[in-house]
Amino acid sequence: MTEWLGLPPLASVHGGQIDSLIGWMHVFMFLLFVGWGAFFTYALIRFRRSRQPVANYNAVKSHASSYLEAAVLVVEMILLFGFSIPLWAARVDHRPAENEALVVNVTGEQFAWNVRYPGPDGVFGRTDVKLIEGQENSLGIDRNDPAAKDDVTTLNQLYLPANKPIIVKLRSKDVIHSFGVPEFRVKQDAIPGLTIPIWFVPNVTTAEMRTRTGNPEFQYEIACAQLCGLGHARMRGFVTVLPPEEFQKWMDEKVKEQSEAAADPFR
Ligand SMILES: [Cu+2]
Repeated sequence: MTEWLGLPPLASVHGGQIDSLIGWMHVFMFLLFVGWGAFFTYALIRFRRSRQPVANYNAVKSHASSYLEAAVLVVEMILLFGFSIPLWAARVDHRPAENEALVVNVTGEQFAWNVRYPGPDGVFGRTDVKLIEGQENSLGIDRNDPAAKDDVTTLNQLYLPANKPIIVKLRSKDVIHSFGVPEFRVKQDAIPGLTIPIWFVPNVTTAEMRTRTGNPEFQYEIACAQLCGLGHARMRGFVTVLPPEEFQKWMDEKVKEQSEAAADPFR
């Protein structure tokens, strides 16, 4: 229905609503454009010089335009407080329960995305800024904390299961970044000092999207959508949406890999 907008292919459950909102906005803006264009043309003809050579300095006597403006104000207030804010709150605040979703921490930094999963125990372990160590431990995870032992981290690679609610807890280590995945119709700034949750349900796996777009190299991309410094343009992350079983396999593999690496004293 919204193909005429030429938006990126859609790959999340709520995205259709965003698209139809964008579609309607274009329709209304077009109506406004036509209306104002017609008024402009009318004014050009009605007040042309040959018909009205001397300007009328007495201004308008009636109060009609003031009432009209007040009416526009009231309608806009109703639109904003009656519709926009409640709709936005419903989308943003009513998150699925954390035990029914996959919770991922995504932390932006100049110029990369740090991804962290809680691991099999479902609990994010302790972190401490003092433990931050370049690429080795870019989030400062305290591996002595039992809950932190199985936390899985990746750099610029976000793996997600399809058809499951995903809650991304977004943070930043330095400046303002923005987590944007156009196909999911998701975009949120990451603000230093804040943890901002966003949620969505991806419903098209990467493999499916490759056949759908006819591009065998298609990748979902996290584009940093805030100019965050000199390396902003190369701040790209990739999202791989897998069928749930394959995601589980990937996760088990990662957990194993990490526990083996931790057990290796020569690391
Ligand atoms: Cu950035």
